[in-house]
Amino acid sequence: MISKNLQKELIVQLNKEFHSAYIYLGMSAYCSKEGFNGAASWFLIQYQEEVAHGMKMFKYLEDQGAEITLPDIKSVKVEYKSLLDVFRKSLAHEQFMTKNLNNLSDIAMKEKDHATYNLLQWYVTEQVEEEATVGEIIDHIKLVGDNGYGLYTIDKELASRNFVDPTQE
Ligand code: OFO
Repeated sequence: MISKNLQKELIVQLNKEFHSAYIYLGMSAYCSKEGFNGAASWFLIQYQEEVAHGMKMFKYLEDQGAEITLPDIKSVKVEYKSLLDVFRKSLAHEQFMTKNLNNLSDIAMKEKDHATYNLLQWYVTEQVEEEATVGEIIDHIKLVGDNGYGLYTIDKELASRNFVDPTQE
């Protein structure tokens, strides 16, 4: 049985997952406007992944018989300075999410809620992969700098990403 406190905390996190999806939709819109169609598609997949993260938490709360509330999702910006800027902001956001998930894990551990702790470990592990992937893309963009052909090549590579539901892997 999940405590009222953890229910409340998970609903906050659920909202953050959907807010993340929204942030990535904004990033996709920016990339598309700038002609980076591969990056736009990459961020759309990132959007789908975050929705999947949110749905996994939603399902868990339902399974635990939690009283679900769905607060407003904050608006997001769609303006960035460059392709490098948008990926840097994406990494900073993922690092923020990791911090939140680690804090939540601490709470679950303190409450000796093994089921919730176990759920959260799935997210924590997922974050390692997400941060590494974005970090690698940032390194590639930094390598090419302002070189148009380099950016074009990176954008083409980003276009090859396909959506695989991370909760089903
Ligand atoms: Fe990548 O943020 Fe969800 O968990």
